[in-house]
Amino acid sequence: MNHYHCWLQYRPMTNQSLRQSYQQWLRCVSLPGGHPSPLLQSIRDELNRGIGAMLQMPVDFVEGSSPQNYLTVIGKPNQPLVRECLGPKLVEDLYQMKDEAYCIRTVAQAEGGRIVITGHTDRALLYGVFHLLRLMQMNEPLEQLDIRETPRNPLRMLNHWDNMDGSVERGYAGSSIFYEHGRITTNEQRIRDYARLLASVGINSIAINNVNVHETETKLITPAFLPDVAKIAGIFRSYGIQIFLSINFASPVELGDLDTADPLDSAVRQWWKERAKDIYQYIPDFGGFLVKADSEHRPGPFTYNRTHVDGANMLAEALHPFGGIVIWRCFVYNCMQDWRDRQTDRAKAAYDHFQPLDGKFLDNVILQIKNGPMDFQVREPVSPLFGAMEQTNQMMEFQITQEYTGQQRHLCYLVPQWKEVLDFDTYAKGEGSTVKRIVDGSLYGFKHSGIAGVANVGSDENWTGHTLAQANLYGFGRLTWNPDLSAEQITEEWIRLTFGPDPQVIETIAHMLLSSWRIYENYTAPLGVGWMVNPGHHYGPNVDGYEYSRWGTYHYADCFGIGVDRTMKTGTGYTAQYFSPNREMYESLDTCPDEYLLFFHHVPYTHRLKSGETVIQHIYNTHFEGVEQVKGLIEKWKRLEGKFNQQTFDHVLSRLMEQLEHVKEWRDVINTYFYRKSGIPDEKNRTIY
Ligand code: BDP
Repeated sequence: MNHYHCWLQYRPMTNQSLRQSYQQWLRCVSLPGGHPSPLLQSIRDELNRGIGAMLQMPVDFVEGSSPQNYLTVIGKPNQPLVRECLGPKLVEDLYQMKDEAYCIRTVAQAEGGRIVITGHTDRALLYGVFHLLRLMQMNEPLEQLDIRETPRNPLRMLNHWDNMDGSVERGYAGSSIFYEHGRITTNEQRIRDYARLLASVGINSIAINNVNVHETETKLITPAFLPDVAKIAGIFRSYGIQIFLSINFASPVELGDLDTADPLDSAVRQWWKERAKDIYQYIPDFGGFLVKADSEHRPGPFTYNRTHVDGANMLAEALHPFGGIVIWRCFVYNCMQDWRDRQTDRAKAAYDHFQPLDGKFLDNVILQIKNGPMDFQVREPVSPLFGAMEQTNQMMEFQITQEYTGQQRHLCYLVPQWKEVLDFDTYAKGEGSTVKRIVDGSLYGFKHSGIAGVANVGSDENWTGHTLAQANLYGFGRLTWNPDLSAEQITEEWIRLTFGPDPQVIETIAHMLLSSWRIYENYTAPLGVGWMVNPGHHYGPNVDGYEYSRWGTYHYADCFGIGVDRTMKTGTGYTAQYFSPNREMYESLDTCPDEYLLFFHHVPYTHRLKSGETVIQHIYNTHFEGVEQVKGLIEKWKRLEGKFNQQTFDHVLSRLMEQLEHVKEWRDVINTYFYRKSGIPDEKNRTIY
C-alpha cells in the first residue's frame, strides 16, 4: 500500500475475469454534456485516475448515448438517457430522492447492458462514482447492482484546529496542510487530494481554522485573506464540500474597527452584516461560522453581560440573507474553578448553560455538543444535553484526533466508541430516542443537524501520523453517512481498500483495530473517571496531574476510595440532567454500568463491581492485562510481515513498540499509585513498585 493514497489505493486488478468484466463496463462512460461543472470535472478526473490505475486503460467519455454494448451512464434522473435506461416508473420514484442521495443500477440488455448512476445533484453523482470505485476496489461484481444511498446526517463535517503559523492544536501528524508562515499554503495539490479523500466518504463541510482564533486567524474574514480562503473554498467546492471559518467573537475590537463586540450594539451588528457580505462576495456558497465563545479564555457575549442567544443570533442574522449558518459550541465551563469547591461540577456546565435557552436560538443556529460532558476522554457517558432541547438544532462533536487516546502513537480505533455514543438511548422522547436520531435531525425535525469531528490529519506523508489512524478518518466519514453501519463492516471495508483482499491481513488488522479502544481503556484511567494525564500536552500517565488544578477534572482518590459522586442524593446532582430511566440507572450503584462507575460514584477500593472483582483488583488486573494485550497486538502484526510493503510494516511495528514501552509506564504509574494509596496488595502477587 501507498501511505499517501489512504483508502483510494486503486491497485491494479489481478483477477483476470473480474478485470475483463470491469473493462467492459467502464470502457465507455456517458456524462452530461454542456459546460462541465467543477464537480463533473472531478468525476471525470476520478474515473480517469481510478480506472486508469485499476484496469490500465483509458476511459472513453461520451455525451448522451453510445452504440457500445456496455455503457456506464452518469446523469440526473431527468436526462433522456437515464430515463430510457431506468424506465419512467423508477425515474418517477427517484424524484423523491434527497439532494445528496444517489442510485446505482445495472440494467441488462439483450447484448451487454448499462450501469446507471443517478442523483439530483452533481454532488450526489460524485458520491455515486466513489461508491462504484469502492465496489471495484473491493472486487465486487457489477452485474446486478441495485443500490440506493441517502446520507443520514445533513452536515458531515470536519473541524480543523489548524493555526496560520502552521501548527495544529492537538495535531499529531505534522503541521497544517492549509497554512504556512501566517499565510494560506500554495500547495493546492495536497488540498485537492484531501478533498478527494473526504468526498469519497461523504464529508460535505469543513471548518479550516482552529476554534481558538488568535490574532492572525481573526483576519481570515477580511479582504486581506479572503482571496486565498476563496481558493481553498474553490478546491473543496469541486468535491462538494462547503467551507466554514472559526471566528473570534471579539473581531470588531481586535481588528481595530470598534471598541466593543457587544452583540446588542447596533454598530456591532452592522459590522458583522458587512463582514458576511464581504465573505459571500468571495465565497458565494460559504457555509458559515464556527464559534467557541466564553470558553477557556476565549471572548464571548458574557463579557458584555449578554447571553449565548444574543451572541449566536447576532451572527445568525448576519449570515441569514446568504443562507449561512452559525455553529455555536457548547463547550462552555468554568476553567478557573477552585478545586476545593466540590459543588461546581464541570460535567454539569454545558447543560446548565444551554438547556434553559431552548427555543430562543434562530433556526440557522446549531449547537455543537461534544459527545461527553467533559472532554473527549477514553470513556465518558453521553452528554445529557442531547435531546434536552427540543426546539434547538443540535449536532455532535467527536474528536478524531487522538488527544486523550494515545496521540496517534498508540493504536486506538474510535469507531466502536462513536457507535456506542450514537446508539445510546437518551429516552428524550421515550424509548428509541437514540443520539443518532437526535443529531440526524429526525427525532425533533431539526432544520440543521449532523456530526462534526476534530480532524486528525497533517502534513505527514501518511496524513495521520500512525498509518492505522487513517481508519479513524475513514470510519468517521462512513459512520456520519450511515450511523447504522456496524463497526465491523466499516473496519473490513477500510482494510480491504487500504491493504487489499488477503483474508489473513483483513482478519488480523480487524482484530487489532476493533480491540484497540478497550485495550487503551484498560491501561489508562479506570472505570470512566478519566484524566490522569500529564497536564498541557495530555500524553502519558500522571494520576494527580489535574487533581489540584483549576480545570474541574478530579478523581478524588484518597486512602479509602476514588470517584466523583455525581448523584442527586449525596453528590453534585449531575445525574438529574438525564431523562428517566437513565437518571435512575446512573444514580444507583446497583445499576450504574461498571465502565462508568467512577464517573458517577465515589466508592471504596473494596467495592465489588458487577464483574465480581473489587475496584482495586480491577485496576491492577486491567493494567497488567493492558500490557499483555499490546504484546498480543505486536505478535499479531509481526505475522503480517511480507504481506504488504515493508515500509508500512516497519512503521506500524515501530509505533506498536513505542506503545508497548509506554503502556508499561502507564501500568506502573497507575498501579503503584493505587497500591500506595490503598495499601491493598494485588491478589495475584504481581510486582507493583
Ligand atoms: C480540549 C483541548 C483544547 C481545545 C478544547 C476545545 O485540549 O486544545 O481547544 O478542547 O474543544 O480538548 O475547545
